[in-house]
Amino acid sequence: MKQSSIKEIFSSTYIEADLKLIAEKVINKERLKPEEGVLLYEKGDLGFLGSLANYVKEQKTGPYVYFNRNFHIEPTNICVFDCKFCSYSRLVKQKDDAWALSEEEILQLVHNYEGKPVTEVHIVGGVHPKMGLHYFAELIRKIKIIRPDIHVKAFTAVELEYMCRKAKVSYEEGLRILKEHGQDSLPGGGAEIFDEQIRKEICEDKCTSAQWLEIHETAHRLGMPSNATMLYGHVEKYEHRIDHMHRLRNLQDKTKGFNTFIPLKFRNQDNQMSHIAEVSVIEDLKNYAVSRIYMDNFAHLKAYWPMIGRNTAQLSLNFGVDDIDGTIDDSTKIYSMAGSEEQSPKLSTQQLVELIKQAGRHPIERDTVYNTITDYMLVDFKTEQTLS
Ligand code: V47
Ligand code: SF4
Repeated sequence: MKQSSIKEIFSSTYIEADLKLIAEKVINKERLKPEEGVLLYEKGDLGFLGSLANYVKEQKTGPYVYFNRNFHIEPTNICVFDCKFCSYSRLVKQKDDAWALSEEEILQLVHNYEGKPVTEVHIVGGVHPKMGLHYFAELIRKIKIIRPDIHVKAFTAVELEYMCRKAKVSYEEGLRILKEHGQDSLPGGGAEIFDEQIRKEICEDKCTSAQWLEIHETAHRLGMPSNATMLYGHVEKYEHRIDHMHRLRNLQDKTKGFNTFIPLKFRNQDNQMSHIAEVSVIEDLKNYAVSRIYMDNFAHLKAYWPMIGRNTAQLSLNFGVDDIDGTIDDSTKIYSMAGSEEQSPKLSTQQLVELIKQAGRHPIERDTVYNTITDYMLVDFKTEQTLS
């Protein structure tokens, strides 16, 4: 949309003056202040936020919506930490649904994907007291022997903080070892909400916000990109979400190492925060929109469909989202155990492509760092031919 017509939309008399000023700033590519971010949440209605977020998205990535072909390895759900929102972790020998895969079992999972066109393996799990830095470094080396071409996106800052502490190495040394063994990037988990008071309420015993940010900064310095998540819709307030995004925006200014911002909706099944009601789909869409508008230096915004559900993920494509993660099969349990409607998350490439096209967007299969692998506007599924 041309700047003049978008300006006309946002100068409508039905929009309050302070929101008009924010829209004007966004169109002029001026950075929003934290209080303006909070105001968007408090006063912006869904139509206004969607239009503005859409405008920002299209300025950044045009009509494209990205996905990748990946699979997940969750080595264990045994965890030394006790996050109140977690439905997935088990204490050592706590319940019969605790698992810890052997190295052989993990490598077998990699073998299972031989010949399949996956480009990424995402390794994340509980923080097991006995699976340490050197064990995981060797594991990654062995994965790369089986699949030299695969991108290994592994270990949240929470897992890395524990591994480095146990191995008595600095974050830099630990990450260097993992990189030398084949780890390519970091996923965005473990960030939750950076506000120290909220963090104390929901995940007191794991890595601090400062440690999370330091680990990602170190990874970026070593040439390992990463993602960043935000767990929302529990006890936090809008100002905490904006504070979280603000800290990430500041680090991104410094390192430019983040690929994607991924808001994660709190799901309330079977965890210590089950008494907290989940937020509405309207709130999910508002949150995507405000994230897109506020995080001006993040190239991409991801809706993780196995968690949010495919229908909301599809809607989010008109609220600033340009990425819906991957065509994973049911190799992740984090969300099904927390109550996601996607109990066995599986979408074929064709289904994912259709979902994106139905939203009026242009589907692109990407690699982890957003290089185009296939332009699906050019693929005819009936003949499996690429149109030229
Ligand atoms: O850090 C745990 C979240 C995260 C619940 O980088 C919950 O591409 C909602 O970070 N309700 C781990 N969320 C998963 C993660 C991730 C997922 C997909 C892609 C990427 C990426 C990263 O899962 C945890 C925590 O914030 N989580 N329990 C719950 N009940
Ligand atoms: Fe452990 Fe991660 Fe669950 Fe926290 S969210 S208890 S660190 S598995």
